[in-house]
Amino acid sequence: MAGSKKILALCGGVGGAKLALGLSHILDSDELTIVVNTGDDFDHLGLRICPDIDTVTYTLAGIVNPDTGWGRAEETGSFMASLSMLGGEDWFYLGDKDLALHVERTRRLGAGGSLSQVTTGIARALGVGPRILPMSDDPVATMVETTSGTLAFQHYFVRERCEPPVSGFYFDGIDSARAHPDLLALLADQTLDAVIICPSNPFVSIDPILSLPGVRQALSDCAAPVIAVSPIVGGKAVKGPTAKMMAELGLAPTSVEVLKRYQDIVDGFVLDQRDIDDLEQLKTMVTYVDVTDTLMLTLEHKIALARAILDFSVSCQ
Ligand code: FO1
Repeated sequence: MAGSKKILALCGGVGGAKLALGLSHILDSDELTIVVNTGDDFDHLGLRICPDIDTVTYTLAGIVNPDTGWGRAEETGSFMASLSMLGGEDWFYLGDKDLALHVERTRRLGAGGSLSQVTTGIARALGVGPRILPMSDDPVATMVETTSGTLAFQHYFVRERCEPPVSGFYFDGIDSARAHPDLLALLADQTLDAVIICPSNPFVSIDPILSLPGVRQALSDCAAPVIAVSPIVGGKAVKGPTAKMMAELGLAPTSVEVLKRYQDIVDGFVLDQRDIDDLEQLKTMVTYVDVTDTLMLTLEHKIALARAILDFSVSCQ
């Protein structure tokens, strides 16, 4: 692409990280900022765990576990095996290499570092170029309302394997949390070229970011085109519980329902070619629509999708 760019991506974990990786292969490091959901973060075994930040960091560092999309490649499980033997809490898997990151982050936070400073330090140590920015330095906890009661996000997602039917979500701490000032500054920056809402779960990955005070308004006032990429492919979610959640909330698992959540803030929408039947309806909802292959099975796919979105964003001006 000619000239220097300024691109902001909003994302959650695995799906968003894949697109962020594609973008990082096209853009220079200083052209890309990735704002990451922190509603999944929690305290566990005395450690501060930030799954989505770590998924994005490991993916961009080229050391993510390719089978799960989270955690580290070539991981070992001595800590977990020993913990299980002692009768400890072993429902949330922490590999040995991954554990070192949680220990070091917890130490740095305890020494007074903000989450964004600590995240930048760890990303730099792992050789990641683009800026990975937590949505906020203040704690926000995604809570899942289910037919078996309200569950903290990781209890719902990992311990209960997303089984209890969901009826709603809320974000503990959101009203007093401040969006990271650099996120608000970027959204107000007249030289910003595009905002990309990655194909992440709209309820538990993107909504926490949009629910921070001032963010939705800043997106709707933003001079740059805001493009959302549908996480639905062929009426299903590529990974994770998005489609299951939609069904339980009484919503059809379609790109149309995804766009309804973003309609007030986006200029453009990218849907998968397998959902072409939704195209006409989508065109009545948003000014610009692009149809492409959004399945990111290989690095080449990730780069191709990133390029398609960047090209599309230019035509959304
Ligand atoms: N996901 C699981 O399904 N099971 C796990 O035991 C698990 C552990 C884990 C540890 C560190 C980490 O960074 C992520 C981990 N995840 C695990 C993934 C994580 O729960 C989800 O990917 C996100 O929170 C949803 O975006």
